[in-house]
Order: sequence, then structure tokens, then C-alpha cells
Amino acid sequence: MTTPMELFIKKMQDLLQPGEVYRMDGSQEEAERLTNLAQESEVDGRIVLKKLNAQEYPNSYYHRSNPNDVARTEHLTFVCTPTKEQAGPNNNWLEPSAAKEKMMRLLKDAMKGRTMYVIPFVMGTPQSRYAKNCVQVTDSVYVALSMRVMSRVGKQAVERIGNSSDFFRGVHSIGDVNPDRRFIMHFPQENLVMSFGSGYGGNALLGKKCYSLRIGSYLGYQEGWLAEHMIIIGVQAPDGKVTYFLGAFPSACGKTNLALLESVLKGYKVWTMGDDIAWVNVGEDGQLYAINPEAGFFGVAPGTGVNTNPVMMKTLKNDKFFPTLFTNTAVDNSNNTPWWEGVSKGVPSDLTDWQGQKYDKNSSKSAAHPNSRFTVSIYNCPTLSSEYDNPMGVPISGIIFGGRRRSTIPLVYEAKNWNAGVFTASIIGSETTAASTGQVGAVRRDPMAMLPFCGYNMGDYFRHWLDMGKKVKNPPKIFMVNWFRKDEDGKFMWPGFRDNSRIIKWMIDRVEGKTGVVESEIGLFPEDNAIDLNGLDIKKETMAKLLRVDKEDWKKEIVMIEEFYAKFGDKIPKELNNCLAELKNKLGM
Ligand code: GTP
Ligand code: SPV
Ligand code: MN
Repeated sequence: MTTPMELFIKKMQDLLQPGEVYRMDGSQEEAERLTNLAQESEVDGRIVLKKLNAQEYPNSYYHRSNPNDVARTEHLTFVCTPTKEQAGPNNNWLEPSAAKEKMMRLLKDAMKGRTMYVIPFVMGTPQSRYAKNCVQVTDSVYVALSMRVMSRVGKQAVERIGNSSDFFRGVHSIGDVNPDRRFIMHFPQENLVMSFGSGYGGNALLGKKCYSLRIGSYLGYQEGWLAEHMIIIGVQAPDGKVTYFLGAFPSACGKTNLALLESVLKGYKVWTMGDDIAWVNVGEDGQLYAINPEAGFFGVAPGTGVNTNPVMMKTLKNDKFFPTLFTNTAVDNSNNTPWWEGVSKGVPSDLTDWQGQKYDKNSSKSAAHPNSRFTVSIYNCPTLSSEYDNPMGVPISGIIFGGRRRSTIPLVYEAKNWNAGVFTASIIGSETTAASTGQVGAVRRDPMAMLPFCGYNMGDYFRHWLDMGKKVKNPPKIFMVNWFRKDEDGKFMWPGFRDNSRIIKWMIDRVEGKTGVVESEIGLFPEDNAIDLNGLDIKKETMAKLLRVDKEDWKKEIVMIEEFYAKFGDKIPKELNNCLAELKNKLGM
């Protein structure tokens, strides 16, 4: 009998007409073979991988992409549900058969003379009942190697799939890397994604944003769970107790740094579970549990250094599981190491920039692309939680939401209950970053940090969040943070990074009921001196500014929130409209 998986591979072969078919087994030996091959292959006019200094960065490789292909392309990303309403105003939509026709035209014969890599993989630890089976085909060896780091590739996936037809299907071809012929099409009803014309992370590693978030969120809506753009961390207190948090921040707004945080507070330690995606289920005991479906980090390089993120610097130098890839950073030619702004104090004198040009120190442009990234296995992380491979996941006590805002949003506040928390998350606004093409620094609504990743109508998504709250016995506390407030001189008011442990400690105290709160118009603030600022040089006035409601700013915020809500018409649950009305009332609007 031909299995559904074999049928799928055969169908792809017929469509794509590859010169060769290679099936990935996920072994270390295979990684060696493919990295060797990639050092000899040219794709899109570039050598795919270059080996970096093995003393400094063992088993690490450098990849430079086409300059037109350095970030997610939201305007070319579609959710193709039967009706436009199902996809919602938060998604680009195309009618499924029209979308498929378009993609079939692009994909037909797309792999002529190329190798088709068949990647069977599992998202989640294979022993978990929350894990999901997937198969992606791709003609990019860079994508194949990245998938190996980011997910569990190989035998276990093939075994789990067996004769079943219940697996995600992903079709990817890098095509000719032409932005005019680039699309990322999602078919949630068919558990299918077709992606053409880009080799970039979120566009091409289909297990990540495409499956684990867009398709995943749709599955979660159907099956009663949540797929979220969230980190998972366990924070150990001096008494040894570990409290688990989820944390949602838009792209390039601090997730990876928080997930690998080295606390500045004595006795507190962060254990890393995940840095980008969480699948959240209600466990048998009625508590909320989370697993990380991924197996690696695809992290922003700029800003990562021994002072800001020492744990990531250590991770990047481990090679227990390899390879580690650096994409679109600069290269320091003096010692053949990857370089980016923030990794060292000075700028090396012999630097090649991310486009392969000699870097001029006086240039106003950065040497590394602002969205340059590393791809590294989570097993190389020295703070990996012992619960990482726990098939049930970890029980969640708090959910942290955040955004990047120079003004308006305080450093931290707490929602008074689950529904108020859902409202607070639904009104998140954040300044756009280089993680997606287009304008950087423009404030846009990004509810739950899921605007680019929710695979269905966000009005329904809000309703689903409210319903989840009803199913959970002790709903976690919900917090809102903003590490990115700036003063009149444009300087960050809060030191951020490792000092964020001070805010996390306060949250643990709140979870344990050890400290009270002060009510405000928007939520609950810490009591005076409740945040441990020991050893931190920050003015009292600065803290006061960071922890107050700027009413005039908030009135402007309300206008933006109402505009956003209006797009969803009567899909906005009445609970959220009530919260909005109450907030307006408190602000005197
Ligand atoms: P994605 O991988 O795109 O989802 O991003 P992310 O949310 O994981 O963001 P990441 O932690 O990689 O941080 C993005 C950028 O914000 C980097 O340049 C960091 O250096 C910077 N950053 C992270 N945390 C802080 C902070 O607490 N304060 C300040 N000022 N910058 C931060
Ligand atoms: C993001 O943009 O949120 C990322 C990187 O985590 S990507 O995988 O490209 O989506
Ligand atoms: Mn992300």
C-alpha cells in the first residue's frame, strides 16, 4: 500500500520535477554532509554557506541572502479560507482555488535540475500528545539545514506519521528570489502551505510561523487550544520554587532576550523553555500548560552581546547539536567571525558588511542587516529547562504581554482578571521593526503580538481567548510591560535586558500574593518600592514616569484602538467592548 506521505512526495515530484530527491533523516552525519555540500553550492549566485572560525564559533556557518530577501513579507502572505470573513480583516485573503492555481503555475517544474529535500518533522517533543506531524519539501539546502535545527527532523516523524494522512504538508521553492514572484499561501482547512520565491526564515521554514502559528492557531480554534507568539520560561526563586510564565511580544521586541535572561537579582534564575512559539492547552487538572513546538532559536543578532544576553553568546558557541547558522550579519575578516552591532564595543577595522562590501566605519548604515539572525539548536542553551522535553508541558502562572512603545505604555501593570487581561492584550500597539519588510517605527495595533500570525478572523480569536479563560481553573495573572519607553533625548528610560528580572520578581510576588497593587484607569500598578531596584542607578522621578497613566496619550491611544476594533464590526466580543467603554469612562472620555 502506498502511504499518504508517499503519495504526497510523489505528487510533489510530479509537480516540481526535481533532478534528485533527498530524504532527510535528521542525523548528525547528514548535517555534516549537507553543510559540506552547501559550502560548494551556489544558489541565487551566492555560495550558500561559508565556514566560520571554529575556535570561536564551532560548527558555525555564514549565509548571505539576496538583499531583497531579508525579512518576512506580510503583504505577500495570504490566508486562503473558503470565505474572506473567516480570514478576517487581519489577513490578506485569496479564494483557495484561485490561490492554488496561482501557486501551481509558479511551482510547476520549479525544481528542474535541483534537489528536492523531503523533510519529515515533528513540532513538539515526539512523545507529546500535543505534538504535530509535518512534511515539508524544499529546494533550498539552507532551509533544509535550518529546519533540522528548528524542529525534530527524521525517523521519529516518519514513524509517527505511518499510514496516517493527518500531517501538515508544506511546499517550498526558493524559485528565482524575485519579490514579484513571491507568495506565502496558507490553506488552514487543508493543513497546507505553499511558499515560493523566498528563502527567509518565517517565509521558508514552514514549521515555524506558517504552521506553528497561522495553521496552528486555526487548529487551536477548532480543537480548543491556543497557538501563540510567546516565550515560555521557568523562573526559579531563592527558595527553589519555579514559576512558569508565557511572554508575548511582537517580532524583534524582546522575546529571545527575555527567554534567555540572566537575572541581576541574587537567587533568581531563568530556565528557558522556548523563545518564540507556545502551544497552550488546558491540562487534565484544569490548569493551563504550555509546550514549545520548536527545537531551536531563530534570533535577532543585533543587540546580542555579553552584557545584554550572555546566555545566548554561550549558546552560540556550543555545538552539541549543529550546525549553527548566521544569516546577513557582517563578517570580521581579521578572525573570520560573524559580527553585528552590539556584539563588541568597537567596530573591527576589517569588516565585510551583510551585502559583501567592505564596511566603511564612518557609514551611517549598519554593517549587519538590522534583521540579521542566528539559527541555533535549543539543546545548545546552557539554561535549557529540565522540563523542555516534558510531553505535558509546564503549568503557567502568569502571562506577560508587551510591545515596543516610546511613550504611553507604562513599564508594567497588571490586569485585574482574565477578561481584562484579554482586553489589555487585544489593544496592544507596537512600533514596527525590521523583522518584516516595510516601514520601521510606525505604531500599529498588534493584539497578543499575533497580528501577522493569526490564521483566522481576529474577532473569533478574541472570543476564543475569552472562552479559554472559562475552561481554566485558576487562570494565570496577565501583565503588560514596555521595556522601550524613551525620554525627551530619545534614550531608553529603563535599562531593560537583564534588569527586566526585577519586573519578573515583582510578578512572582504578585502570583504568590506577597505584594499589593494600586488601582489606576488602565489596570493595577505595583505599590511603592515593590519593585526591587537594589544596585540599580535609576532616579525616583524616572520610575514615577515609567509607572503612571499619561491620560492625554491614552486618549489618543483610544482613538487608534476604536479604529482597529471597528474593522471587526460585531465580531468584537461584548466583554471587550465593555472593557473599552469602562476605560473610556475612567479616562473621562
Ligand atoms: P523575533 O525573533 O522577531 O520574534 O524577536 P524577539 O521578540 O525575540 O526579540 P529579541 O529578543 O531578539 O530582541 C529584538 C531587539 O530588541 C534586539 O535588538 C534586542 O537587543 C532588543 N531588546 C531586547 N530586549 C530589550 C530590552 O529589554 N531593552 C531594550 N532597550 N532593547 C531590547
Ligand atoms: C518574527 O519575525 O517574529 C520571527 C522571525 O520570529 S521569523 O521566523 O522570520 O518570523
Ligand atoms: Mn517571532
